[in-house]
Amino acid sequence: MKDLTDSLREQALALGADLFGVADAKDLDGYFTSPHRPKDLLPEVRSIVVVALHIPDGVLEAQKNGITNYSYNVYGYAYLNRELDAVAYRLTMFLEKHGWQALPIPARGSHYWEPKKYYGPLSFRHAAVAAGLGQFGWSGLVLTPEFGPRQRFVAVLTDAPLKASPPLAENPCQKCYQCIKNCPAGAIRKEAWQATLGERTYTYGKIDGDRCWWVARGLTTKAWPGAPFNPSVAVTKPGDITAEEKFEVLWEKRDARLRLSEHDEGTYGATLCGRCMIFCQAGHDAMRARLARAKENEPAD
Ligand code: B12
Ligand code: SF4
Ligand code: SF4
Repeated sequence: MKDLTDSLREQALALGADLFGVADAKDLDGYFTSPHRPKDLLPEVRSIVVVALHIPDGVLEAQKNGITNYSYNVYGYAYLNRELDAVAYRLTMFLEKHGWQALPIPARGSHYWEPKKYYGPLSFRHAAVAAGLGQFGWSGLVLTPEFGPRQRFVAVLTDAPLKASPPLAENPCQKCYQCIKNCPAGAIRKEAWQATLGERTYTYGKIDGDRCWWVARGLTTKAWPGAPFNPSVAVTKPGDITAEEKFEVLWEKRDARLRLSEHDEGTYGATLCGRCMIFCQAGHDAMRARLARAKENEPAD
């Protein structure tokens, strides 16, 4: 007989999820401090359901080739977040119908009351690693064997005692440091950060969030030189960015074309860069292997 975890996986895949895993909530409770632990969000939490959707390779390749970033803005960020939220909502309903509590965490960003800068309510990357879907690349992004860094995640906390997935044995990161070489902000450090989740300790590069945010929100001309979508105004970055300064730079100082085109379903969000994802060697290799496998499996004409 199918158990609840298998039924939930089946549901997730039927809803279009590309990857599905379950983390033991204790693994994240032990690493984070209040209020970023799963138990701060759902006191009775036992399991974290993590789902990923693949970012179409074509949208990343078009951005890499300097053609367009509009497709990444939508199919790599805005629309993909909606789609992830829809899957999380359906899985939440499924768990509720089986008598369990469930709290879906939205796919997008952090919120204004979060005390620590650049901390979401729950770190999906850590949840995805604890759920065995991937491991941290040096860029801090989670790399999976299927897609390298080319996916976004969402999570549902639940008090259901689901079966946790085993950790991924091999790290797909090749330590090629293309992420560092291609970061226009110098945001990815050579200096290591360590995260212990359950029995395992993972190492990846320290990320300077302010530096990344500046590029990702289109405040510099360094992101995609020569591309038609490269911002044409370089704004001077203050030492420490306050909320008031963020408002001022985004709405008063940025390239006027960006300010005019910015709306929730378009350029809003951290999608003007993404070079650490786009140039990641593990992502390229995963794409080539996947396309070759898919062609081999095509029936002959
Ligand atoms: C806040 C946030 C950001 C911030 C901060 C990023 C960060 N590394 O923490 C900014 C705006 C910079 C950002 C950028 C991007 N993001 Co973002 N982001 C998030 C968000 C909302 C929360 C992440 C979080 O809680 N981080 C905080 C803690 C938990 O991270 P940490 O690794 O333990 O701590 C780091 C810092 O504390 C720092 N640090 C600590 N002490 C010190 C001291 C010093 C001196 C320094 C320098 C640093 C430092 O170094 C640690 C290691 O990196 C998540 C969604 C979510 N809810 O998880 C998406 C998420 C991580 N983002 C994502 C993506 C795709 C991106 C971008 C590619 C977007 C883009 N531009 O196109 C870039 C990639 C930048 C990068 N290499 O990490 C995806 C990642 C998917 C994947 N495959 O792994 C997520 C999971 C969203 C999703 N729904 O899938 N993001
Ligand atoms: S998104 Fe761009 S600026 Fe941010 S860390 Fe990646 S390469 Fe650097
Ligand atoms: S670019 Fe290279 S070093 Fe960086 S995360 Fe990808 S595989 Fe690892």
